[in-house]
Amino acid sequence: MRFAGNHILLFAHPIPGVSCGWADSNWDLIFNEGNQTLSAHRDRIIQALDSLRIELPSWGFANTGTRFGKFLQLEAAATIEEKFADAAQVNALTGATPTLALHVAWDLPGDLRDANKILDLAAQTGVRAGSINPNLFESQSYKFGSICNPDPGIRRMAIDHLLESVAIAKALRSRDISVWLADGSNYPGTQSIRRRIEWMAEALAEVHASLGDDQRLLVEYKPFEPAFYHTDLADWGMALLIARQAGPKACVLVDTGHHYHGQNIEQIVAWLLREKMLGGFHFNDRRYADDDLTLGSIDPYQVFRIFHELLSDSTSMASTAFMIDQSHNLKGKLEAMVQTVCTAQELFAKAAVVDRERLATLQDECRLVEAEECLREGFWFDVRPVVQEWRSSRGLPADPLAALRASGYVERIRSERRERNVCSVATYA
Ligand code: PSV
Ligand code: MN
Repeated sequence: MRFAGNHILLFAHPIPGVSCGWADSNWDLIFNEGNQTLSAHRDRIIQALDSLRIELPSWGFANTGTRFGKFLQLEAAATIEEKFADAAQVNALTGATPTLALHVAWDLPGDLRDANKILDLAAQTGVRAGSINPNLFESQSYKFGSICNPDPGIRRMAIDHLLESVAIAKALRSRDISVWLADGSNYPGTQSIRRRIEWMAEALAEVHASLGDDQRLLVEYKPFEPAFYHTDLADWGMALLIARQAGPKACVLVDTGHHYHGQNIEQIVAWLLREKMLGGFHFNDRRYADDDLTLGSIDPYQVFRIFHELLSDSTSMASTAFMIDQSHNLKGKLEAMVQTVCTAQELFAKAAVVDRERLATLQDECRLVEAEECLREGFWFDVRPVVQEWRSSRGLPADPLAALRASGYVERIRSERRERNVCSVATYA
C-alpha cells in the first residue's frame, strides 16, 4: 500500500477470521476498487503538481507594513540582489517558483538601464524575471490619478511609464505586464467617472500597441483602496471591457483579495475562462479587505473551488499566470512564502483529485448531494503523502518548511542584513 494515514483505514482488508457477513470476494472487490481510485488520484496529483508554477513577488521579501506602520524584520531584503537570492531559496525548496515578479519603481529605479543587471541576477540565481509591474501609485503627481488624471501632462507621464515598463519586459523577455491602477476618487461629484473611462481606454490602447508579439497586458481590478468613493477599474466586468477594447493581447488579472465580501470568485473565474480573458491571479487570502494574508489561511475551500474551475477547462493552465501577491508584516517572509507555495500545491492537488467526468453526470442528473460530495471528495482527500512523494521523486525536500528551518538560511541573512535593517524604516519596499 503506497498511501499512508487515513487511506489505509478507508480501504483496509478485514481481519482474517472475523466474519461480518460478507464473502471475501466482496472485500477483494472493494479493496481493488479502492486501490484503483487511489492510483487514479495519485496520477492526477502528480500530473497537476508538474504543471503548477507559481510566481513570487519581489516585494514579498522586503519590509512592508500596514497603513499604521511596519514591523521590521532583520532578514528582510532591501536590494534586488537580496530579493533574487531569497526567491532562489524558495525555488530550491519547492521546485515550483522559477520566476520573480518585479515592481519597476522598487526593483528597477533606473528603468531600462537596470535590465542587464536583472538578466545577470537571473543567470546567477536560476530565477527568471516574471511579470513586470509598473508603478502608477507612488508619485506625488498621481494624487488625483495616473492614466485617469484630468491633467493631460500627468496622463502622459503615466503612459510613458507604462511604455517604459513594456520595454523593460521586452529586454527581460517577460511575457506579462501587469497593470494595477490606484486611480479613483473619494467623494461623489469630484471627478467625471465617464471622462476617466475614456482616458483610461485611450492610454491602454496606446500601451497595447507597443506590446511585442508574445507579450500580454494583464489588467487588475480592485473595488476599493486607496480610493473610497469610486475606483476607475473596480471589478472584473470593467476590467474585461477595458481589456477587450485595448486589444487581443490584454486580459484580466484576478487578485483574490480584491472582491467584496460574499462575491463568488470561482464564478468570475468561470466567466473569464469562457471569454478566454483570464490572464492570471494574484493569490492571497483575506478576512476583511485586501488583507494580504497567506493563501488558504482563512478560506481554503474557496481556493480549492477556484482551482477546480481552472482544471475544468483544459486550456486554462497554458494561459494562466499564477502569482502570489502577499506582503507579510508579522510572519517571517521566507517562511510565509514557502508556506504559501505548499498550500497552493496542496489545494491544487485536491482539485486535481475531483472526478470531473462523474461530476458532470451527477450534475446532469441533478443528483445534488452526490454531486456536492463528489466535489468535496477532492477537498477532503489527504493529498500530503502524494505531494511528499512527488517532491522526493523530483529531488526536493519532502517538507520544505522543515528544510528551510534546517538550512540556517534565515539566520544567515538575518546576521548579514541586520545592521542595515535595524536603521532602515523609510522605504516601503
Ligand atoms: C494592489 O493592492 C496590488 O494588489 C497590486 O497588485 C499591486 O501591484 C500590489 O498590490 C502591490 O503590493
Ligand atoms: Mn495584486
